[in-house]
Amino acid sequence: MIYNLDHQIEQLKRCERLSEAEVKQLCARARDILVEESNIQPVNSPVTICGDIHGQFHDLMELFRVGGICPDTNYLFLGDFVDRGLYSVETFLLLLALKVRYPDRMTLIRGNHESRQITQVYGFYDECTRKYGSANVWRYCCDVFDYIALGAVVDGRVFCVHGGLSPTVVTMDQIRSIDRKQEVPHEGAMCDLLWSDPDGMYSLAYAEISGWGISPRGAGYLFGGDVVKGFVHTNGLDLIARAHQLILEGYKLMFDSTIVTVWSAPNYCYRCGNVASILQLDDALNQKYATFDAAPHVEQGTPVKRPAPDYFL
Ligand SMILES: [Mn+2]
Repeated sequence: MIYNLDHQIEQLKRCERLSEAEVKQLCARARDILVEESNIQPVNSPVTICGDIHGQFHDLMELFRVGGICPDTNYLFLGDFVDRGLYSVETFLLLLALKVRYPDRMTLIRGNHESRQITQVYGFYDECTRKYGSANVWRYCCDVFDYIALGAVVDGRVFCVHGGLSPTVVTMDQIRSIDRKQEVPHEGAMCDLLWSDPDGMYSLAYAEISGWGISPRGAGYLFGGDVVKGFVHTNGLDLIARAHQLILEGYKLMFDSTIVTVWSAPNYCYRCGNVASILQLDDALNQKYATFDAAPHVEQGTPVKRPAPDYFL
């Protein structure tokens, strides 16, 4: 079994496809592991935290070159593994295979793109049907999405989530009591955790922004510095680490460094020109940000025509 899995991991690292039967088996095994995890999965330091990947397989390999390979490095990925890029299948299945092989060295949490509805619009569904001739692989993967944790907490001090906070969530225990095993709902706490953003991300005056605002994404909320500091204080945290928004410099600390956005898809959509970063937390939770550029080389192909690139989804 492990021999097979190691073989599949090597195959996936070469960006070679697994058979449909292998995907079905891998997804079933992943589900058995993920179902046992908490909504907020506890993780020990040291750990390397990574933001959106969005199917940019060769850049994920670049990330592993910079950050070290799993299991030598303990990884936590903040979601949005799929859509936009050209290799969502290989990207997600490699991360999933590493999860199954090294469950305690690879933590995956769910992004807003790990959803049936979103993947039918932004590329993953089309990629699966193009590469496999049917929607079966897409269906197996979506069934796994429903089991992925909503967050993680490193040493009880660093709360990790894809999007952000929710006006209906004051304590982490409230998140722990959500029934997460479902498609991402259109509203409510689970939706907000995957969709919300800190307010003023692209404004110079963000330090003054407070409270809750309407999100231009049409899902989740915008939240201000007082909300972040309140949540951090109430839950005994040092930091919130999240992803979900393109940062040209790879990462961005806000609100007196109580929240950081980590973005790990360099040259997003093969054309944004941004660098990517990963957050390396040592065993004292000291933060080190390693930045990297898009993988040099490879025919990454012409991006498939998709809905207009808003920088948000
Ligand atoms: Mn996102």
